[in-house]
Amino acid sequence: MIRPERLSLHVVELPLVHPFRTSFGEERVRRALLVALEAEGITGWGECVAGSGPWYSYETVDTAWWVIREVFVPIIKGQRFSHPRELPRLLARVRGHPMAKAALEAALWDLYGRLEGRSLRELLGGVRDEVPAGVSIGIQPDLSTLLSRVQEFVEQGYQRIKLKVKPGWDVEVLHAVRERFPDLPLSVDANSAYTLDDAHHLREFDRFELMMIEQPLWYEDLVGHARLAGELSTPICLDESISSPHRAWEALELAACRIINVKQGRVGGLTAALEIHGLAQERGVPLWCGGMLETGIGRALNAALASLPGFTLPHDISATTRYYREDIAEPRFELTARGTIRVPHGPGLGVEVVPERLLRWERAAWATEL
Ligand code: NPQ
Ligand code: MG
Repeated sequence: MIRPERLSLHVVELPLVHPFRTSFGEERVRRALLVALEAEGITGWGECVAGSGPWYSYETVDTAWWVIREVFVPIIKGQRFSHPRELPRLLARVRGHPMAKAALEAALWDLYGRLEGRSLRELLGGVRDEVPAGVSIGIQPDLSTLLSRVQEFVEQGYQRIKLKVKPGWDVEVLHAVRERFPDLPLSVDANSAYTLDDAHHLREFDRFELMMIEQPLWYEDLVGHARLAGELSTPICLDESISSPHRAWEALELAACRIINVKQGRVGGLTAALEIHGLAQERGVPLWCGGMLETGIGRALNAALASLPGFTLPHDISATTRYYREDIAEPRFELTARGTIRVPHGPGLGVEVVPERLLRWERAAWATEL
């Protein structure tokens, strides 16, 4: 039985090694919300994947801060849990806010694992000691900069390169990258930058032997993706559209995608991610774990999730140094000689927050007894 005694929220700002540009904007620092739950002198950590503004999703660091403090805290006050999967049931009457729910659930999983002396990988049913690492490359100022960035990551040994695309930064770019790297496992992510009217244009992507095209259309539009899938030979992967296990079921029923990018934050938590894993396993649909520029806390959780049997494609889980010079957690994640990331095996997340670093990068904090 876990009886969380205290909750704290921490907003951190970590400078990125390189600016990260997508079809929806550019980030130079990662502002992130961390949740800590304490019991019996042990602390469990969860990272909220929401961004500083409502661009990737409607949730932000500030909406998550507000809903955890004003809505979730009163609901969990005095509660006991025999397992972290009991939390989503308690929060089910709160509509929306999946990333905030996921962050609280993550802290409870970590606390549970640490109290039980079991790793998150073990608790989730992971079957791998290491997972294949891919890297996501943002939109660059010009083509020669992109080509040298691809070269750099290929030399480091990443198993798949994902390029961010948008109208005006796509076919020409893909042509240049394919010419220089004919056998490279390559994919693209549009973050909803196209419409069905672009179907003819998107068919040109079929020439480049891409592993997948990720989220080409509007996040609400499952039917549009199903129609587009009929026009393309490149598999469609959905990211933003898969906002819950129910949405995953709808997407699979409609044949809107052949691959799913799972982010536990976007789908409402680890319990929801496990449910999607079950649906995908039944249908033989491959999964991979997406990335949200996580600190070591979220990165450790992603590695544990990616160790499940249905996660078979290279992930957006890269070495810590691809994003940050200094992380708030130790140890850092490094790329192995095999192009993989090791799944931590210590209790809970298997990484530790370094108190001095948390203080150095912290911009706001709040705490309450539960
Ligand atoms: C994606 N991630 O797969 C996301 C997009 C993304 C690694 O490509 C702050 C908050 C910054 C959310 C940067 C990758 C973000 C963010 C990128 C989401 O679509
Ligand atoms: Mg994506």
